[in-house]
Amino acid sequence: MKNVGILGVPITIGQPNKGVDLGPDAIRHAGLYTVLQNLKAVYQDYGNVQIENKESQTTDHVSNLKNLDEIASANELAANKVSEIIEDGQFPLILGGDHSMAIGTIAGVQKHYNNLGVIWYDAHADFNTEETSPSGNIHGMSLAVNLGMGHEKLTSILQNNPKIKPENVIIIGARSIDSGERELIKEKGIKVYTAHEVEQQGIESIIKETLNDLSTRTDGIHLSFDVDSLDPIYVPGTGTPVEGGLSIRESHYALRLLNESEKIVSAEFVEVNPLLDVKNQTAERTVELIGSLLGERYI
Ligand code: B3U
Ligand code: MN
Ligand code: MN
Repeated sequence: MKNVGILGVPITIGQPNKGVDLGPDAIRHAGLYTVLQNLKAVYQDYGNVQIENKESQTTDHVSNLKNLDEIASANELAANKVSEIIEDGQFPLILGGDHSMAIGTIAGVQKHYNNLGVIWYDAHADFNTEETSPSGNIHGMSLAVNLGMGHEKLTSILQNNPKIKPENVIIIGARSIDSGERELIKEKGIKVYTAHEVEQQGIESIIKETLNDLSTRTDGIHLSFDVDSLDPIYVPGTGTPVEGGLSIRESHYALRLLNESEKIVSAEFVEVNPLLDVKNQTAERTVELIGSLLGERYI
């Protein structure tokens, strides 16, 4: 296994709930290092990106985006850190933090690939723009930004825009998509496996199809794993839970298949909110899921 470079991105201003900035440390406390040690992994913790999460919220008058400038600068920092981890020859394992951080993390990874693929494992599509967003919350826009849609202050991070081609993105687990997002997804031709399709087709077949599809076109795949992809019975500690989610069992299997494929070049686990959690169980489950991605076999 490649050496692992851990990075926390404690950002919370991409959404309204307090506490998701505590996610990276909760994941560390839930036994992350022990899992890595059991795997005999060589790892280095790069700490957390320094982010000032303001108490009061600012809304851009023209675009209605919340905390635009602060999110743009936080993502610039995150992007440079992720890029540095790759330059150090390490596999970036990034802990969140709300999902607006994927604007920066993917920018940082993409710098090192000509044709990056992305698996977006999430209850949501995060495919809003300032025109379609019902909330103005940027964590619901980060995938669209990576495809070049949205405010210039966000799409321009680390210059290269767009960062990802639509055919190189696959969304898995979606079950809460706004009507404007749905149209954009159709327009761009993004492949989506909804939670319903996971039920119908089975996670094994979906992950294999995803890997077949992305492997032919891309030179590396980034995994963006939002813990709200899972059913809320497993993950009480997340800000926007949606019923009817994926099971812990099928998600472990998905991650195991991704591990075996050796195609994943970087990963992030986001939206862990300890203030909404029950006895840190969401962080503990996240650590176990990270274990599956890195090769841990629980049985
Ligand atoms: N689609 C809604 C809700 C949402 C998106 N991502 C999360 N929630 N976590 C929005 O505000 O864009
Ligand atoms: Mn998300
Ligand atoms: Mn989500």
